[in-house]
Amino acid sequence: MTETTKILTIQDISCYGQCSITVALPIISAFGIETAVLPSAVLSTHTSGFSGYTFRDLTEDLPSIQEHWEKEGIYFDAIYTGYIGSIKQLDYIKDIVASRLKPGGQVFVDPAMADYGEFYYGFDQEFADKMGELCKLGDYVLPNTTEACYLLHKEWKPDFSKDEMLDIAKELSAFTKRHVILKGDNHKEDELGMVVLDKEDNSATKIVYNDKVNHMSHGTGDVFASAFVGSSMIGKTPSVSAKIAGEFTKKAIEKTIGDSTHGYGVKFEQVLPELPDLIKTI
Ligand code: PXL
Repeated sequence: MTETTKILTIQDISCYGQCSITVALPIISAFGIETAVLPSAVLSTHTSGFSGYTFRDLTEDLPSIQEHWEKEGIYFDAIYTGYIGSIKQLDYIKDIVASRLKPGGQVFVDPAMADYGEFYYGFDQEFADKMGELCKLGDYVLPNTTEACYLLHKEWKPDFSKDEMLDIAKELSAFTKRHVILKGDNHKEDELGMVVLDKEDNSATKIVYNDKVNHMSHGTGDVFASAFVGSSMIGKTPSVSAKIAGEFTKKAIEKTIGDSTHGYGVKFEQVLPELPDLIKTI
């Protein structure tokens, strides 16, 4: 990272609910990295756990924003994509990556579209197949097991074994330029694992574990991906970045447990002050 490192994140603004851009912007900024945003849609809340939310699709704003950035000569060292508002946006995003990423820049794709064996509202297999094409532009793809199964047309189950997780990560490496970070290795009682696979060096494949917290929260994938992107961009290896991001997310969930009024995202703000220590000690 240099003092001029700039990241663009493309995902929705959920006005309330602690996910997507409202999570990515503060977390990546806390790593000291300038973060620009391209909102894919504006929603009153995230879709899981709420009903009757508003949804303004910004698909047709993307080309004109790109055009303006072209005129201004604006480029990014990394592009990180999350929740995308429409299939058509996936094509626009491919153009944005092709035109706005600096040579040698990194692409992080979180195919945020499903969890716990089901698509989020509004997504389907056609979207997943198209998302697979975007994943192929990613230097890193960061799916949970549900998203991985939709990308691979595989049956999901809540408890893949360690070997099954490794096989899925290997199959997913066809969907990435380089790294697969597959979240949700659940087979250990007290620890949650993720497979960190480098397709150029299979011998470097690792399973990184963090203590498990038995609590379901929304937006934890976005907290994890944002901390992973920040760690990677300050020069940490994929497995160290996965450990830092896993630890950060776990702490944010722990801060949220016990607050019965907080059934949406996680209180990641309270963990931001601990980030410098996490970065130093892991
Ligand atoms: O955290 C994933 C996410 C992001 N954005 C929106 C969502 C969700 C998950 O439900 O609904 C709008």
